Amino acid sequence: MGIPEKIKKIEDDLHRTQVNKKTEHHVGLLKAKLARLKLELEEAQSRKSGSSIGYDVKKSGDATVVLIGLPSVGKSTLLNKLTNAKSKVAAYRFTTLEVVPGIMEYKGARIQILDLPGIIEGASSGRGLGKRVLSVARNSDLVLFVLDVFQPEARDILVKELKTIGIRVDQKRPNVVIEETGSGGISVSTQVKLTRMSEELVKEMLRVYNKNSARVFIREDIDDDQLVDVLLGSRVYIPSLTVMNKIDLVNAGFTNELMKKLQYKFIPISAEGDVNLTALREEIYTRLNLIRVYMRRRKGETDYEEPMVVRNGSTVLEVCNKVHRRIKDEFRFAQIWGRSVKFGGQKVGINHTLLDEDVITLITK
Ligand SMILES: Nc1nc2c(ncn2[C@@H]2O[C@H](COP(=O)(O)OP(=O)(O)OP(=O)(O)O)[C@@H](O)[C@H]2O)c(=O)[nH]1
Ligand SMILES: [Mg+2]
Repeated sequence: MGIPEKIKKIEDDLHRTQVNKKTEHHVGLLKAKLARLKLELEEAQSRKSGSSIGYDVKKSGDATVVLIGLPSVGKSTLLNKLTNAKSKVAAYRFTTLEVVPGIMEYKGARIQILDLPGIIEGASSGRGLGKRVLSVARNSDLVLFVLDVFQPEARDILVKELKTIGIRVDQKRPNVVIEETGSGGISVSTQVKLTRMSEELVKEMLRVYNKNSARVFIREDIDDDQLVDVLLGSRVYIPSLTVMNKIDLVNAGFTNELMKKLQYKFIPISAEGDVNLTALREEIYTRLNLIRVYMRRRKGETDYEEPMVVRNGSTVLEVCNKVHRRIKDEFRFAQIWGRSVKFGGQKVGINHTLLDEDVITLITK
């Protein structure tokens, strides 16, 4: 039996099986096997075609946002409004066939926004422009779902398509560590009680991935899908934001009803009519969780014009890396003025965590 037939067999079995406490073990194992087979199939396919999937998109700016939506929802119109880009806009589906980048400048940050071709259901398994498009999202810092006010249900489809290619939206990486050991079998230590899978299932799922000797540390009440994600190791976890476009076509009552009815939060906008785009810019910036750090030359002026923009939680090291690749080798200490220190001009090491609007002087050898 070839890999596709094996996949089909397991999928059929999964469809037939009702999920409950009694079948939990069986289902978990099937999922582990299925994910492994799909990975093998993918590897075989990419070996055969010899090409790497995905468009070549040069990352630039301080962070990258991708626009994900069905065809004709207004992604390109939105890109053109938020950035300096000129992506083609038209009233037919699949107007955009390439990845079109633009830069949005906001609060001193340069945020790259990528306009992608429209996604349709089944894209992740090759429909439409499919996988190549979706894979661009893997390297982004934020997914911006663009919906049409008359198709709010599209969000579920988009989330599902991203999930299929290994992108988890608005989820945290499961708090599980697997340390492979040369011998000694599998030991599982849990910090919380597992309510959705047994330790025995954890062990058997590891064996599906040929991890026969390992120490597993589980620090949250994970389910089988999360363990599969950890075992595959190639999942990315990206936050998202949702906009409901074309609200110029409906009245306020319609939008309010949607807000009450839908499970997710969204920002109502009209890309064409310029409605709420300022609020959207601010939300994008906030969601990216960036901070600004101002450079002060030694005994000199502070450059408030062009801040260094880094992720919240960054240390002096990240700033060094942004200034120049080699500067960390010559680094002696930094002086900081701002909220991350007790007094102005305090000396700190390379691992000091910075806060928004800190002023920094790098002292090198
Ligand atoms: N009424 C209204 N129409 C809009 C709005 N934004 C975009 N449109 C129209 O919707 C159509 C599709 O817009 P595009 O920006 O090309 O949509 P897209 O999502 O990039 O489409 P694809 O590239 O084909 O996936 C065009 O006719 C736009 O003029 C809006 O806010 N309101
Ligand atoms: Mg487009």
